Amino acid sequence: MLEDVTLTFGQYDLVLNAFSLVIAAFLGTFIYLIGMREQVAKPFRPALLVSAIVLAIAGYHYLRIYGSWEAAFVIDGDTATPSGEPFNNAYRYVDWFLTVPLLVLETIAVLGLAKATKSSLLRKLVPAAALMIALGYPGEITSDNGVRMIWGTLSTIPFLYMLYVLWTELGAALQTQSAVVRTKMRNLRLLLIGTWGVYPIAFLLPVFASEASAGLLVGREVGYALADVLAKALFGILIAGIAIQKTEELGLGSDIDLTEGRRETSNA
Ligand SMILES: *C/C=C(C)/C=C/C=C(C)/C=C/C1=C(C)CCCC1(C)C
Repeated sequence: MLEDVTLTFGQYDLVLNAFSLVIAAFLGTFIYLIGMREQVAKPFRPALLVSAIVLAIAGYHYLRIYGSWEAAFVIDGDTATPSGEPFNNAYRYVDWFLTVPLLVLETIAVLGLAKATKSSLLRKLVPAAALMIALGYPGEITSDNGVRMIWGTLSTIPFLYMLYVLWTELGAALQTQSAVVRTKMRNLRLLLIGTWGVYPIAFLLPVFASEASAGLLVGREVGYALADVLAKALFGILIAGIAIQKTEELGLGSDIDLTEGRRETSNA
């Protein structure tokens, strides 16, 4: 297993500091999103709330991951040797299983789309997100590269399907948005593909490495940590940016009755 390698104290500490950075970034962004809720018009508040929930769920898991990393090694001078207690990778998958569908939900929710369009997108994207993570897990925990590739390939099918829906159907839905919102959404999608692409690459690392090494383990953990900050915290900030822009376009007091597709403005 990748986790069974001896690290230098510096390598061990680098990973611990990366986890610590993630927790701080999630906490700060969580507070920002809660604070921003009052600054955006009502229809966009659920998107900010879902984004805050993602950070709370992921922050909790990072606390567990941090503790698991500490327990997995015994520090002796300049070396960190495996303690015999395995580093628990399952926390990541449980985290993704909950947060990836929610990330999809916040992306769609911030657009204030008509109910039929929104439901159609969510019915496709949310189950695909959950399926992608569920199919990846058996591949992650195996030490057999053949088995890893089979589950990895199966998991890639819903992954590609999601990208396809996000580019085609969501692209079409964006035509009803203002030019500024369209640009912001395009940036959000680029961030999504750029960061989500990191996870399957990290998943494949053990297939390409001839043997488990400290560099590989440290690279994977720091890579996941940075991808998580970008895919959840920075993503949440961009979502807030879209909600603020849409609020500027519609007015803070505006409300959209999404069920009827009507738009009402009051000066509340
Ligand atoms: C905050 C966490 C996020 C955005 C996690 C995203 C994870 C993925 C996009 C994972 C995808 C995978 C594949 C496409 C194939 C191999 C198995 C996975 C689960 C690593």
